[in-house]
Amino acid sequence: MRTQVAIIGAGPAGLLLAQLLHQRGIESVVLEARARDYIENRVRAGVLEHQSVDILRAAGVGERMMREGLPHEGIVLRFKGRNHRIDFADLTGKAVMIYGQQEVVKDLIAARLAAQQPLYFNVEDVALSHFDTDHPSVRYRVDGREQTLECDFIAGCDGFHGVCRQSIPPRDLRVYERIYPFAWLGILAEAPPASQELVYANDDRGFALLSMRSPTVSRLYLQCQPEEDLNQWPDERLWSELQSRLGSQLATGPVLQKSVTPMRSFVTEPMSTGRLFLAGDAAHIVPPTGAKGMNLAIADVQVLSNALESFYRASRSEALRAYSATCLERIWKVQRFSWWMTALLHRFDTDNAFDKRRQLAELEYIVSSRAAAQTLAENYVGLPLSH
Ligand code: FAS
Ligand code: PHB
Repeated sequence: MRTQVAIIGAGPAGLLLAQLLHQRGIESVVLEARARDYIENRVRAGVLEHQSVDILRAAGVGERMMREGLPHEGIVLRFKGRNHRIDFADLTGKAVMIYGQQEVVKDLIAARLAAQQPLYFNVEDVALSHFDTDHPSVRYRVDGREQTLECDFIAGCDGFHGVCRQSIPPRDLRVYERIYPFAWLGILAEAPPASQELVYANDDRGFALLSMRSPTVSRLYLQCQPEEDLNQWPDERLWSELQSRLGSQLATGPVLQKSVTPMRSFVTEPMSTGRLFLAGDAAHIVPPTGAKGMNLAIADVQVLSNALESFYRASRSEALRAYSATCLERIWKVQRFSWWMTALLHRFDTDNAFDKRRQLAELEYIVSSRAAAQTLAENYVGLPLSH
């Protein structure tokens, strides 16, 4: 089998890249390790930057998002038991969209299948070859049959634990990483959100976040130990801890899903080698405090699809050669913001009394200075895209 671009992974990065390439008349084949049902029900990110909304609409997959998504013009910072609103509309003139990652994935899969373009699920033993030549290929097994896909380019959109980054010789990569001494325990609950907007809480007991997926479904997180045992968290204990950190007005309800997400900052440089291009979590990871993971994946594939179009339409390779540097300039600014939001809001057991008072003073500064609030707001709604 042959195609122009072999895409490994059907998360937001791989599926959106396939859609953007299809719009540009560029053929691709998407290879996904998991089943369709699994990836369509994997609860992850929830916030879309304003330009991510624009990109998804321009890609022809924004109709349900615009109908069912929740536009938000601000967030709340909660500390010392008081709420303080950060008004994005006033500070930046922009907003974000609350729309679950799994909904974005469903919309992209539906578009792929409606266009009758190749998307294979339950693919096993993906192996990349010859991506240091102009004739790379991908071997894989599906329905028990070994296959080889000849292609011009391989897009590594297979996430942090995927095979693509690990196929690059370690000598050719530089890795930058920080692992945080805590994780997030996340729940999805049939409970009406107690706030119209997201609430980020810095509490003596630890960080907590109130988010949502609809007027009846809450998405809530609390800071926990990296190896937290979910069996120690019956629903009653979860609600009690969340109410301690977010306030007693929190409505409770049946918990539909629980998970623990580790926290790390991670960047691979460069993001491409030969004919292999990494995008999304395959290349970088941010702590979810800044709500940037999925948005970075969208920004990467916007750059990559434009560069591939320049190659196929005008036989120009400059944009492909510049892909990594183009993406990394913005990625590092988003890494900084995600680290900063995490440092600002979480409890660090290594902090002494001075650190705790300094952290609270930074929160007081943000909610009492327009300039400081504007800094948070312009990063949260989305820094300008690289081109
Ligand atoms: P993804 O990981 O989404 O997709 C990669 C795909 O490749 C997967 O479907 C995987 O099955 C497939 N794959 C892997 N190896 C393969 C192989 N060898 N062959 C074929 N396919 C393969 N971000 C936020 O902004 N907010 C959040 O609250 C948040 N919560 C998260 C919770 C969890 C548990 C995780 C893991 C991440 C979370 N993130 C969050 C980050 C997340 O949203 C990512 O940024 C986003 O999924 C990135 O999309 P992709 O790069 O497409 O990677
Ligand atoms: C979510 O709704 O899942 C969410 C929102 C904001 C974050 C992280 C996760 O910072």
